[in-house]
Parts: sequence; C-alpha cells; structure tokens
Amino acid sequence: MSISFSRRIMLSAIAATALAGTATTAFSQDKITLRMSTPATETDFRSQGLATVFADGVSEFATYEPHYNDTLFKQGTELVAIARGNLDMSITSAQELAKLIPEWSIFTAGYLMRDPEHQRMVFEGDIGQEMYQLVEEKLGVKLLSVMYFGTRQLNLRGDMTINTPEDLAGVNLRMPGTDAWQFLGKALGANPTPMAFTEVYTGLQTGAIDGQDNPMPTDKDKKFYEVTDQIVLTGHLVDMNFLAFSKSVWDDMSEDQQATVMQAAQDASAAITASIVDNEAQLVAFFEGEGLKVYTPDVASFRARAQKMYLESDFSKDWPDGLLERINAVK
Ligand code: KDO
Repeated sequence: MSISFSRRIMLSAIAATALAGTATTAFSQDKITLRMSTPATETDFRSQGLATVFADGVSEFATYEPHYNDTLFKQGTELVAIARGNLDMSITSAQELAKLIPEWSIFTAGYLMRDPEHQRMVFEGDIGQEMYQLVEEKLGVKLLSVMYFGTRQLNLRGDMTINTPEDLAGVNLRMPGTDAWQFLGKALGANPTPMAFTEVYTGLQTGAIDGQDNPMPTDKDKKFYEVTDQIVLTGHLVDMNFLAFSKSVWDDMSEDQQATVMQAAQDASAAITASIVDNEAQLVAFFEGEGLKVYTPDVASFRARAQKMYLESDFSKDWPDGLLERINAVK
C-alpha cells in the first residue's frame, strides 16, 4: 500500500511543524511514526506480539516505535497523553479506562469474565462496539482490539496458607494505583497497597509489600519468583488489555491505512492471546521447579465475597443498565 501524493505533501507539512516542536506525532520519510508507551518490559508477550505482528503489518506506511518500562509515560498517564495528542498508542486496561469513564468499571470486577474466549466474544460483539464507541466519544481514543493478558493470581512471600479471604487479613498486597485496582484488593480480603509496576520486584525483595497479583506469564517475565514463596491460584481476574490508538492520528489516515492498522492490531492481539494461553499452561510446573508452593484455595469463597462487594459498591451504580446480565449471557 502506498501513500497518496497529496497525503505525502500534507505529511511533509506536518513534519515541518513537528520540527518546530508543536506537533507530537512525528513523521519521517513519508512514514507515520507510531509511538507506543507501556510499563511492560520488551520481553513481555504483548510487547513481542506488537513489535513483530503489528509492526510488520503497518510497515509500508508507519514505523512502530515502542517505549518500554515506563520510560516515556508513567503507568496510568498514557490515555490522557493520547487524548492530548502527546502519544499515539498504548496497551491500556479496563482499570485505566474506568478512571476516565466510570461505566467501564464493570470490566474491573473480580470473577466477571469466565475465560479468554468469553472475553473475546464480549469485546468482538455488540457490547464491545458500544463500549469502544463510548471511549471514542468521551476521550478521543480508539480501542482497536482486545488481547488476553492472563488470569491474575496471588503471588506472596512467606509460608502461610491462604484458603479463604479471611486468611488475607492484614496482608499488604501490592495492587496498581487506581481506585478500581485497590477495591479489587479489598474485595479479596487483603490490605491493598498502591505501587508502580516497575517498583514491585524491589518492593517484594525488601519486604515493603507481602505480595502482589499478576498473571503467571508476567510473574515469570518480571522474575517475581526470585523474591516470593508461593502462588495462590485465586484466578480472581481474567485480565485483558486493549490496544489504544489516537483518534486524531486515525482520522488523518486513508481508509486503506485504517483498515491495515485495524487488521494488524487484531492479528497481533490474536497472536498475543494464543501465546499467553499456551505459556500459562506450562507455568505451574516452572514455578514449582523454582521452589515455589503453587496451590488452589477455596475459590468459591473468594468469588462469593468479591461478587457481593462489587454489587454493593459505588462502582456498580455507574454500570449501564442490563450490561452485567448481557455479559453473563454471552456464551
Ligand atoms: C500491574 O501493574 O500489575 C499491571 O499488570 C496492570 C495491568 O493493567 C497493566 O497495566 C500491566 O501492569 C502493565 O502493562 C505491565 O505489565
């Protein structure tokens, strides 16, 4: 696919402005530069999938420029940066979206999604279209695709056994810093402590926190197993991320380019989901080999407490009418 002549002229004009320091999307040699910021590492499955499948898919007219480990924007500031025109892309979450659009907090609820397939069907159907539209209208950010990020489990220091939420009383559990994440920590029975993702390893190593929650592929990638003793398979959140894209960059692209970007995002997300599902299946054995205790608690007691707390919370007042039932009915 080649870029049209008139578009090339327009891009050169924008490039001149960018040099003057006022435009934030940089263009070089007729190619759009798509700057992506994430707290994730370069070896994370999402980072890898985007750097290969997405970058290759758009390479005729765009250069994908990822920034890892919070080096460009801090965790949680990416969506506002995109909305203000300072960033082109990020890997965002329902929790980040819920900070800006309260209706989205429904997707932050523990024990809502059943599995990656349920997640995919919800977001690739009517519900996804409606909720993506809300983000576009309210924020000027396009969500291109959903990807499975893994199922979140507890990962703790110490040799206590966690069977029910009561066993987590007083446990300082690091959760990411938004209200929705902190509430999830409380719903599990723990004492949630906010901390940036990039500081968690040191927090565990020094004992500043007693544990953290993440999907097992992330625990492996970040080497959290080196500084913890157990993984409790609560499966409290079938976690997902969305590829967030600047609507103004999108609107400046031709229809062909938009279709190519959309396809590349969906292909990359499908590849990421498949690799995470595959990796998760192997990780219990890996962590046991590293000397961690891995076990399943009384999941029903965690589910019952979390579901009750969410339904009684202020979050649920913002959930669109009937959406919970519609999500549950997707099969
Ligand atoms: C984390 O901070 O624990 C978290 O897993 C939260 C996710 O929503 C997401 O932001 C993720 O970090 C980052 O992408 C880094 O993996």
